Amino acid sequence: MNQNNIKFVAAHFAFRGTLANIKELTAGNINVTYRLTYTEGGLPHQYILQRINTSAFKDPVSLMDNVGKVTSHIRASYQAEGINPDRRVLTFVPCDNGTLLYTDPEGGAWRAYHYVNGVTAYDQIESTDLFREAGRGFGEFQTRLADFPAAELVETIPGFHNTAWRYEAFLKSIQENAAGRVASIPEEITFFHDRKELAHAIVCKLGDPDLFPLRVTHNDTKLNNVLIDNTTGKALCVIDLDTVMPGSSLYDYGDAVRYGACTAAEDEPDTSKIGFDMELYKAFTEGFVSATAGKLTDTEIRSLPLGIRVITYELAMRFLTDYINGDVYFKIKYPEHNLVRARAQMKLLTVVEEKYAEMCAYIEEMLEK
Ligand code: GN1
Ligand code: MG
Repeated sequence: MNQNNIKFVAAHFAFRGTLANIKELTAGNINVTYRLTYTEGGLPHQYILQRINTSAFKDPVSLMDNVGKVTSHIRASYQAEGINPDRRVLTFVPCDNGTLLYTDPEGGAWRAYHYVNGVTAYDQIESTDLFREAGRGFGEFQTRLADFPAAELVETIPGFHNTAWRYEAFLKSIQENAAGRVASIPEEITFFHDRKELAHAIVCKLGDPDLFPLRVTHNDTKLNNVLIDNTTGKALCVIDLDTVMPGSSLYDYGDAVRYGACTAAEDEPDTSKIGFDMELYKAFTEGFVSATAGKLTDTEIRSLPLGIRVITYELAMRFLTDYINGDVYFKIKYPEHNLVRARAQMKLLTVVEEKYAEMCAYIEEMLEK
């Protein structure tokens, strides 16, 4: 999108000062994100402006309604404890229609929030202390929303972590073979059939209050979605709230460990580099379990490692499904990108399977303490 179009959109939001700089941030796979710098009396004000991907999120009005409710709830919970919420929760900027969503003349859906200064969104973390903090941050997010009425939230992507439904979508993509790629990936396809029991492992128990209760969860807990304070090393604020909706604690835990304890990038082409760091696993688990203390059922705690397997299986299959469909969902940086992503996550899953017993033993040890 050219700078004039962004300026046109930005003019509809209540930003302070004069626009001085626009920078595109490319970490996300779905939305398009810009950082805007304004100046006022020599002082900078920075904002994030995002175009919501309306192929993925079909109802941006309800999505921003969710986001408004969730951020108000979290803000109020900090205020009730006398903690300044400004760097703890995103502050959205209203636009000239009085809501948090601006729709441009072509139908593009936009929203904006204050950029949080002095923090890092890590793409990779090697420090166990920082990863423990990330676990605490995501755990705390869930705890702060534990008393939020789930029925008030719209499912922004229906069936988002319904792995059984994702498996059905995978089967359908094979049948349709829209991009003619099915014949070239027989081994990859078999990999998902061989593990299809994983598709049902969480969803078949979800909603049972004694097993996997339905909770308000984030559902997209990549490491770079928790901001860590550069000075204190503490987790401050959880971002990317588009998929906050009813879900399982295992999804948030599992997705964060899948991404953060992997020794290589999510889309590493050289799969020999892909390993799973048990020390990082332990640190995150400690952080997450301590921040959700008293909230999770024993079944949930014992099933945390299962969460890693299911979410890794699910995402690997989502990448492969998108490759089969002709790259219609995830943004890609080169033609085979989705296939490379799928293979990287498949490799990660095999490593996780090898270490699964050790992970479960660690949880038992932790429960005994
Ligand atoms: C997408 O765009 P980003 O990075 O927030 C995706 C997640 C995947 C992730 C994999 C709405 O998230 O589910 O885990 O890519 N978000 C959506 O990198 O599909
Ligand atoms: Mg996201």
